[in-house]
Amino acid sequence: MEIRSLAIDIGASSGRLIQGTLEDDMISLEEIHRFKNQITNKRDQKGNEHACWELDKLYNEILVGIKKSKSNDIESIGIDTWAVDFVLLNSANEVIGDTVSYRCHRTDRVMEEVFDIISKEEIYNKTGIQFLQFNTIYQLYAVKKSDPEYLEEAKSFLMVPDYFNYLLTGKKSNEYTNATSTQLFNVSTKSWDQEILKQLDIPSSIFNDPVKPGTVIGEIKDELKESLDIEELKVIAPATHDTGSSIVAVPTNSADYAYISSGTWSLMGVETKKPICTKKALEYNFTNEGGAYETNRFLKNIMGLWLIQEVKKELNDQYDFGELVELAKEEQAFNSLINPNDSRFLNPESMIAEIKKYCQETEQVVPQKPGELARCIFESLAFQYKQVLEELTEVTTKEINKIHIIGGGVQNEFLNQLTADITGLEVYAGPIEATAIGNLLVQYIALGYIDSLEEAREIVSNSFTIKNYTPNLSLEEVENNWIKFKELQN
Ligand code: ADP
Ligand code: LRH
Repeated sequence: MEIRSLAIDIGASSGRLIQGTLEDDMISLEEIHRFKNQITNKRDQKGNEHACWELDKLYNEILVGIKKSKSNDIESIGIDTWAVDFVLLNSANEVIGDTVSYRCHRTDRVMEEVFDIISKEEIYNKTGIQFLQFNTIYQLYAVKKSDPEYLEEAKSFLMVPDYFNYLLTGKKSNEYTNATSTQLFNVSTKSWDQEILKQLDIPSSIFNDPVKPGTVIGEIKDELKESLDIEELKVIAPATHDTGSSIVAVPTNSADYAYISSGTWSLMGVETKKPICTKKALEYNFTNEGGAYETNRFLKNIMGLWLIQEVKKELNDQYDFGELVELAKEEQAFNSLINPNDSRFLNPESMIAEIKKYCQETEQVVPQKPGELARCIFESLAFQYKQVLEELTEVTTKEINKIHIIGGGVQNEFLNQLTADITGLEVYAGPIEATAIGNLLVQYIALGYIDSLEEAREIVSNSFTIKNYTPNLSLEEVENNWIKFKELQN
């Protein structure tokens, strides 16, 4: 029997609708629709400029994709997107203001203001979430300062996938995995932290009790059934946080690995049963994000392929990603390294200028050519992976013998090899569409076609080619540059 479902996976750089077909213990994919996602600057009525998402356009692309799919053969659909961003709805269920992106500079220095009200330690003990200036908690605090009337008017808080689910079904819900990313969610009680909300004067009435991945949100609305020419279609919440979906699709049931979910961000960590909120975890700024089926993602955000996306854009897209990788390979090794997680790279005016400035300030060769910039980015990311690996091993005391890379970044074979070379571990790369696959698998479990997460991962391992990379660089070469990289962190 063939079972078809549709994954709608929208990352920061692109969105896609992928139809999955489950047959026996194999899953196959068909890409139905793909579209670009990007941030645009908008000025609001008060004259403040914000970096914004265009949710109306994205929703329209979702509808175009559903229409293109053979929807009447499909049992269900599920939506995941990037985390932390949200909309506030008023009493007429209209979105209040623009949907501001997490990269907007409105949260620069806001974290420190919040720490004056609640200490960093208290926030971490309660939420277990890493400190990133763009977490929802700081975004809401920024709204409170600049547009307090928004929070007075707000009746509902929906994260981006919750909002699309609402548009499709008319049902409002807050899905659990994404809710944990807000840093407003209590890691022990598994509910919105009422104390934090009170201390920051954020109305708790706008939040719903969280629903777990696999919950049927509802049937698609009647008016949409008509316009999309569909008889029936269930909307199921997968792990609506894209990283949560991607980790469902790691192609192994072994325990001795770290994963890198590699896309706009590189999310590197391990899966644990329980959150780890120790002093060391806080010091290294690790996060504990809620996963599907009671799993915990103990990981760290690494700036990731955003760095090369921005360089590519600034070069007017005259090279595609594959060409930039080829150009990087031709350049000399370890000429210049950056600290990818330096906040200056979060959303600079010009990524190229910022990388050059960094190299100048740290008295290194300044990369000029596209290939030199790309090589600097890829090598720096690989060293950052080594650093996070060491911290992970120290904090979790877990034996890590291999790295699984999943997501769009899998296509960068040069980076996969560098990751093996620099960490000294075997790397397994694939699948590319892990997020959409994880999204589909949760739908299949919810529909009763797959029994467990273990069975789901077995299916991924049966269905996709996973490429192996073995470390192949002299220890001395790695060591010399590792010392240089570590100096940059200070
Ligand atoms: P997101 O979901 O965050 O938008 P993806 O998982 O789609 O990101 O991954 C996008 C990244 O994949 C790009 O930034 C790029 O670096 C990488 N990528 C895509 N295609 C290729 C390719 N042909 N060669 C090398 N890298 C690629
Ligand atoms: C990756 C991701 C990541 C979050 C960031 C906002 O797409 O969801 O897990 O930290 O975007």
